[in-house]
Amino acid sequence: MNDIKEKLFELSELFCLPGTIKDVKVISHGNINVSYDVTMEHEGEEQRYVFQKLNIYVFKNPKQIMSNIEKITTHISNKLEAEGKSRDFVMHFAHRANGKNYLVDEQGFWRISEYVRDSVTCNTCEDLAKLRSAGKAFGNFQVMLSDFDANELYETIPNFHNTRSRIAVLMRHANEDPCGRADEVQEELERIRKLKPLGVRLNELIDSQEMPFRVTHNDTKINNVLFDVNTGEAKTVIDLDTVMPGLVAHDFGDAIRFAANTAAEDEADLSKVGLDIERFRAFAEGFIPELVHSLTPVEIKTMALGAFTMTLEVAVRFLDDYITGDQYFKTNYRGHNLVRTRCQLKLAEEMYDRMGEMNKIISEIAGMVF
Ligand code: GN1
Ligand code: MG
Repeated sequence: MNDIKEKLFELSELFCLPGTIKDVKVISHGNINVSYDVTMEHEGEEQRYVFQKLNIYVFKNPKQIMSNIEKITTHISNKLEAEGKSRDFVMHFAHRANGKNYLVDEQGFWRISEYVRDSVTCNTCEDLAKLRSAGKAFGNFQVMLSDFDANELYETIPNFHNTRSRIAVLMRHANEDPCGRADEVQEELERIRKLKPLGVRLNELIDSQEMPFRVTHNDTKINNVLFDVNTGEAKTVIDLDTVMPGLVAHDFGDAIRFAANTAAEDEADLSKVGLDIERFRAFAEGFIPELVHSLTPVEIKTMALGAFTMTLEVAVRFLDDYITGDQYFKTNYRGHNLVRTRCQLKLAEEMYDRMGEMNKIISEIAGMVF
């Protein structure tokens, strides 16, 4: 920890942060980057920051990410100002003397954002009011970016939510079997093959140009929402690394995958894993009314499909990472990615069976029969 404290101190100077470091905590959630919660003191006042080392195995072009983030946060900030609303909750990254919002050194790619005051994150969410509020925040995020020109954004991870291509890559790696783990996972591969026809339905709708692309968040886990510590209301969404053109169904679906699971994303006891339909409803009640006026009928009709698709897709990604030697997602023990795969597969199969039930709720909330 001492080495890292020294490093964080050096970074605080390079990013021109005022004051001295008082406290450092490792932020353990998040499967990709390494993050620290750093409290600094300046003239008797405390300010918290998030110092992050970006995972450059995952993000091959981190400068492009920082360019995207700068544009997005500026756009949102200007819009709020024009509407006379507070900009306190917009993410803000520290800039160095040379104007850059990142630093590259021999250890990696670093950035620092200000911690939004009086905010907390949550990793699980049983509180339906909070979920409704999170749904509203993700819906509103999309509304805020609805007039943002998608051509200005780099595609930071190509084919990020291309489920068909994710499945194809998995099957190729299963054949190549670089780590000798394919034998163990034949059953999971077979279950994925069975789910594939519905799993690639969104791809087919994209191919036939029936699905509009929007600027989407693409990583809508509930722990990417900041809640007001006092009121419990969602204040803003964070983790803007994957903001790219995408489908509404991706954002809605990924949020449901995580928030409406009765268990954690990596629960090993599969009897605990399942779809909580009341949580599904609560998130949908927050999300859909925010943007229903701008959605096309096909976007509304594919939201439940999005939940199934994103759950299957992440199962595929976890399994692919397992087969190729756990290089992408952080793992805490050997087999962690396989445990995650099994958890997500079980949930995807349940969603497959309960698609009608989910669609019924969406149709009620959207006021549309289908
Ligand atoms: C990663 O960054 P984090 O931990 O919020 C991943 C998501 C996955 C998620 C699964 C850039 O999200 O796509 O859904 O893990 N982010 C990236 O927990 O791959
Ligand atoms: Mg992320």
